[in-house]
Amino acid sequence: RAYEAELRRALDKEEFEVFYQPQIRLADGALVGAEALLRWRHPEQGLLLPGAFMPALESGLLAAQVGDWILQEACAQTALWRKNAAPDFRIGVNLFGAQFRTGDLAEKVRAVLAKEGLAPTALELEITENIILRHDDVMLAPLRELHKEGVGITFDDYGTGYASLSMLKRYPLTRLKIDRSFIQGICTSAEDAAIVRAILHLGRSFGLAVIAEGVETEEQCARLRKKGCEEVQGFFFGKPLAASEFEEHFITKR
Ligand code: G
Ligand code: G
Ligand code: NA
Ligand code: MN
Repeated sequence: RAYEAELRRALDKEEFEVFYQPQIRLADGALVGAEALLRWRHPEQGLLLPGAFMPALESGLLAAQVGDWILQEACAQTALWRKNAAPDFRIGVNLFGAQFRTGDLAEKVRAVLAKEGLAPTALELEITENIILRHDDVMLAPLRELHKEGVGITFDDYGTGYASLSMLKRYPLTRLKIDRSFIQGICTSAEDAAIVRAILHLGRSFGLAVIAEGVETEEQCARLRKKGCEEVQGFFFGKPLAASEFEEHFITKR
């Protein structure tokens, strides 16, 4: 398990870093928040994307610790930005399945919010169907508690799984995030356009907000606005950036 040892070292030596990708309200183009995305500043290999190390991280014992670190780091940054310039800024944090296995996720989230003086509504936890499929038995209770207290729950990569519909009924949710594979074809494929329309309709019926990810063109934006999608995220507005760069482009220049 050489790689596991290297991941352990990366966590200890603070080689992991949180990047931030802007999330925009379509109605007026305002910044509403960001998604926190993990990066690894590898001493020899440079900046690594999750694709390079996420499988190893998730199959090992370290995912829960790294996930807790990301939550703490992203919330601390968010508290600063809210204090200084963006009082309503919201942060989306992706959870690992392993974080539900330790049995104290709700307590940990509450502790981080209290430490940073953050309102529960400043945080949205992003979950995927893949995580639910493997950890369903331990996810509902902490998510229900946190949701009741005001923490947002986003269903990420929505529409790509097999059981997305029944999970709408069972899980406490705030927002659906339309997977980027459907956004890619929204202007060119009648099927993708129909799927996006259906997800927006589902959102409305269930009283959930909807955000589209992977928005890369003005045309996709216009289409989403016309269909009534509230928020967007994607390279058209900004790629994931280091905190200092994100701050320069999206916080201080507002
Ligand atoms: O950052 P990038 O767009 O390359 O992310 C690729 C994938 O890695 C994303 O789909 C996301 O699910 C996962 N990922 C990125 N950052 C995090 C994180 O902080 N926590 C978890 N659990 N997954 C992440
Ligand atoms: O769903 P998940 O959390 O895995 O998605 C985050 C990933 O999507 C990150 O790896 C990010 O770099 C990537 N991403 C964000 N915006 C865009 C985009 O506009 N186009 C593409 N192709 N990927 C994007
Ligand atoms: Na996500
Ligand atoms: Mn996604």
